[in-house]
Amino acid sequence: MNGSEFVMRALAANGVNVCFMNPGTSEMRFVAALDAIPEMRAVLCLFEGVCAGAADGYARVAGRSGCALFHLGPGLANGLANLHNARKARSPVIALVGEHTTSHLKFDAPLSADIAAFAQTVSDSVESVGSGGELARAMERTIANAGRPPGQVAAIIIPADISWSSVPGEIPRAPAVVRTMPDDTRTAAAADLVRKPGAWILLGGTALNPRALRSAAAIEQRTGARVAIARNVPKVASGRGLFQPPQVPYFPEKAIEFFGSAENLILVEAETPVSFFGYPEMPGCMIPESCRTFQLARRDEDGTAALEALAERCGALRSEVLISDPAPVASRASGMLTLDDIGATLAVMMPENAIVSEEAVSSAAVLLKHLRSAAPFEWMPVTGGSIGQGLPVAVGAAIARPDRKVIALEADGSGMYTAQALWTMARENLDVLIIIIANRRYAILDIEMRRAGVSEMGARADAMIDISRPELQWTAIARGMGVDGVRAETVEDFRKHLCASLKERGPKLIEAVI
Ligand SMILES: Cc1ncc(C[n+]2csc(CCOP(=O)(O)OP(=O)(O)O)c2C)c(N)n1
Repeated sequence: MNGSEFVMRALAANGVNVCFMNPGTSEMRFVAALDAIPEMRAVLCLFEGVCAGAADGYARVAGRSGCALFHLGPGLANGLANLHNARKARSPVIALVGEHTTSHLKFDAPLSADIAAFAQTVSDSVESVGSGGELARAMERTIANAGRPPGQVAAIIIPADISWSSVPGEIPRAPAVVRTMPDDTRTAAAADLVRKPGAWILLGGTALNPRALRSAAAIEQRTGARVAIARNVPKVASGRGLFQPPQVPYFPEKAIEFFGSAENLILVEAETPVSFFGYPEMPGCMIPESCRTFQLARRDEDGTAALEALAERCGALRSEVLISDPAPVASRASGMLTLDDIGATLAVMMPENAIVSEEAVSSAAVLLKHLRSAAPFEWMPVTGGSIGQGLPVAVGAAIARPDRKVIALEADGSGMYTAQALWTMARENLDVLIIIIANRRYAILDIEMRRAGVSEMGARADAMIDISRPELQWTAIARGMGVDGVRAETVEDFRKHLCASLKERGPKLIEAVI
């Protein structure tokens, strides 16, 4: 077996049977190997940022490792921003990177680059395979590293000559490592803390599933401790019937106010909350200086089981949990479309079990407020602050769960970073509804400008935030990549298009102009 076939068979044997690819000359043998390995599904993406984000979305939804294949250093470099987001999400992602043949490395040929240096910026583990004899063990370590809780980007760099030469060794089976449960002493200590005034519980990582949320609700209702969701979490179960604690606000003033009463913060697969950016005269840490933190479950531990154990200790596990669902806000019957109309209409129409890839940026808060009354869904926000994640993550999610509707809530500026994802959605006929929030600006930067004390922007500064000239034609962009696109400027249009698209399967884009 040659090296590339070995790699593909090793991945498939370990349950990694989807690979998002953008290959080049040095990866030709990987492409050729696909014909012999039907159990490996290869998905072509037209930009590496899409491969990386799709592998992340796949991992978050499938609950197992995603995989992406990149062409040498430059190909990997194009994928770095979304690998960065995957790293922050703690998604298990295997990055396969082709390298020049070992004998060619000395020439500093045009595509030569320090691949390991690029990979190290986003990966906790980087394997550079030096010979065919090293491949089996390197693959085993890579697969194991990616999947080891809490999950990581694990890169493996494979020279072309190793991919085409026969390699020794058995197909490895990487041992699955399960999350461990924090010991009793930690649960006991947390049980003391939650009963005290000023106790807060911050949920992150995988502890945002219905079981974890139910336990958190029971603890809150029994003890009075307050529960919050960390920012930049990979996936949250939301909607009617579920406990929907508030999320830590984005801007530091609000976040500091939010935690104002906190005396003890119990962290469940979460870290001490810090603001996204540093601002003059503003602390970076969002909890009061006097507030103590206590790690009930680390990012690599089982936060769900820890919450259950804590609920049990508080005598709350079997108690009834009261969930008061917010009443849906009726959307207006007609008029020019606003964010509230989009949110209210979506909240009523969104099908149960939808997966929402959300990159709505300045529109997120309003949309998510409405979606609190929607049928249960899973929400996946941007994790690492690097925009261009939403559409690729939707690709991966739709491949992981073809039985569920995926809805991408996408800001128009962010959507342009990785618009090529639309082509993969069309080619694979993925069941994704893309709603582009077309506000024609980098609107969040308007807010940041005001925060920077600039009350009146000059024309030159405004030109860096205004994206209306020329106006992006999202319906044409979509059609050009094989996705049916429609535009909605009124409430009536939006409702009509949403209703029609939710009845259909396959990719569809609505440009919602606000
Ligand atoms: C990779 C990357 N480049 C640039 C930025 C800086 N940035 C943050 S938000 C933003 C513009 C967002 O505009 P849009 O997606 O249209 O959303 P809106 O603010 O209008 O809601 C930019 C450029 C970033 N976060 N990540």
